[in-house]
Formats: sequence, structure tokens, C-alpha cells
Amino acid sequence: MYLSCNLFIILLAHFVHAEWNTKDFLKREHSLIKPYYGSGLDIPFWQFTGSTIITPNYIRLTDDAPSKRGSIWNLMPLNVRNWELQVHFKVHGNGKLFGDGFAIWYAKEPLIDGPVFGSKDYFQGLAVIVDTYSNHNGPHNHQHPYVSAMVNNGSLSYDHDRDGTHTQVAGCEARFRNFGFDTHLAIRYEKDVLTVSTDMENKAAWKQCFQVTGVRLPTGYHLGISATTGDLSDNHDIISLRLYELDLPDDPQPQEDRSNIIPSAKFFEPPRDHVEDPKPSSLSGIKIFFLMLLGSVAIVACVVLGIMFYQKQQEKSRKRFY
Ligand SMILES: *[C@@H]1O[C@H](CO)[C@@H](O)[C@H](O)[C@H]1NC(C)=O
Ligand SMILES: [Ca+2]
Repeated sequence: MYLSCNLFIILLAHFVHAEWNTKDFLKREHSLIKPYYGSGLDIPFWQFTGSTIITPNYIRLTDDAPSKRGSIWNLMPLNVRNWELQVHFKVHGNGKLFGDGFAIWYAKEPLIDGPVFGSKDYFQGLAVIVDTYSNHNGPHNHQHPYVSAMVNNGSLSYDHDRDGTHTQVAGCEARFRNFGFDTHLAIRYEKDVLTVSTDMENKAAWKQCFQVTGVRLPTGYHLGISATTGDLSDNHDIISLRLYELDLPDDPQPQEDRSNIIPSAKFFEPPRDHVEDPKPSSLSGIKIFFLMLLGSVAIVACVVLGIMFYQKQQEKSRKRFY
């Protein structure tokens, strides 16, 4: 009984994680998993700054108090071409209004304090920004909290007044605050395709937030995560970061040296106030086909009935006149 129950749990776990290649390799030196501390007083391979505190069960980047900034950065450069970072986090607080949010970094320069959710502006690399507070007063084209990605070669500034919308490559709305269950976010970077997914509905399943192609990032940058509060605040807690090197048997692993390329994205979203895309029809192709078929049959039937009716009328009128 015990054995079969165990087996069931293992099978269930497999089912839940079926989406992930089991050969993907967890890189311990780029991950942050409980217990955080090694043998000494340091977290091996990681360094934290500002308001960050380490507890046995979570890493708190900011507490629910105004004007805090905290970060934690991986000191080992990530020399992996295709990877996935899974972030287990918890954002919670008492305020009716809350902010500002956190950012997950793959950046050239780690540990630099700054205005972009606790880190450097004009950065080089990738930022996935989890923005809980809407700063702009103009018309909204999305709700907050909002998850977006920004790819920067060092020339762009993150504009808080517009919530970064004019420099983002893509984004999606997401709700995750004050939930009683676990919330996760995954950043997958595979063959220059960037996919951000969330697991925030207590379903133990990933839901795609957005996917963009043509994102070029060099190897050798640093992973990090930072958070900030302003007038409004929240607890920004990280429970774990897991970095997987992706196992891509079909990828010939081009020998291109990626260490010196400049971060770039082929596509940027058009600036704010763009017209929302029409909602995709919920009808599938086959349903549309059958509806059209039904429609044509109805039209043919109407025409036939019309002709018959017309002929009847003609006959009647003939009878009347002759
Ligand atoms: C950096 O990015 C900006 C904006 O996307 C672009 O105009 C510029 O040419 C880029 N510079 C380099 C050196 O790639
Ligand atoms: Ca904001």
C-alpha cells in the first residue's frame, strides 16, 4: 500500500512536470535553494545588498515598508547558451495600495544599486520586470500587476512614468499578490527565443505569458533579482531560484562565440496607447468550416424555396390572366 502510494506520487509528479525535459540539468552554482547558507556565513556563489535579509525559509528583498531597495546576485557568470530560470516568489503586504515590484536580471554588471526596481538603469542584458504599481495616469492599455521583458544594450533608460512600456519587447498581466499558495515564474531562453511563463493559479502548470523570437544575449552575464518599494510597499520574498541548462539533443550547438555579442531584440512592442489586438475568436477552424457549410446549405435552401415560391406565383398569375 505504502509502495503503491509512493509510486502514485512519483507518477503524479512526473505528470505535473511532464512539460519539462527531465534531462535538463540543474546548475547548483546558479541556483538558490534552501538551505541557503553553506557551511559558513556566506551563501555560496551569491551576494546580497541593501534591505535584503536571509531567513531559513525565504530571502526577503524588501519588507513592507517605504523606500527600500534590495537585491541578490549570482557571482558566477552564466556560461550557458540555452537555459531556464524558475523563480519561486511571494509578494505580500497589508496596504490597499502597494508597490513597486521586482526585476529578474541577466545583466553584464551585477550588484549595482539603481532606480530600476533596485538596480542599474542603462543596463546591458535582459530584465524581466514584475511591476505591481501602475505609475502612469494616462489611458491604460493593460492592468497591473504586469510582467514585461526589456532587452538593453546600455543605451535605453527604463521610464517609470510609463511603466517601461515604450522599451518592452513584450508583456502580460498577472495576478500574484497575497495568495495563500505558491507563485512561480519561468524565464526560458532557448535558441534566441525568450519565453516567460507563470504558475500563479495554484494549478501546478505553466501558462505562457509571452514569447519573443530574435533575442540575442551573450553568455557570461550574471543572474540577479532586485526589488524596491517607494511611497507604497510590499514584502518581496524569493523562496528559490533554479537555473536549468537545457538539454537540446536536436540543437547542433553552434560554435559561435557568444561571449562578446551585444544584447538585442529583433522586435519591440509599439509604444503605449497602441490599439489592443482583437480578441482571437474562440471558434476553431473546423467549427468555422461547419458553420459556413451550414450557412451555404441554408442559402441554397432559401434560393430553391424562393424559386419554387416565385414559380407558384407565376402559375397563379398566369391562371388569373388567362
Ligand atoms: C543599442 O540599441 C539602440 C536601441 O534599440 C539602437 O538604436 C542602437 O543602434 C544599439 N547600439 C548598438 C551598439 O547595438
Ligand atoms: Ca510601475
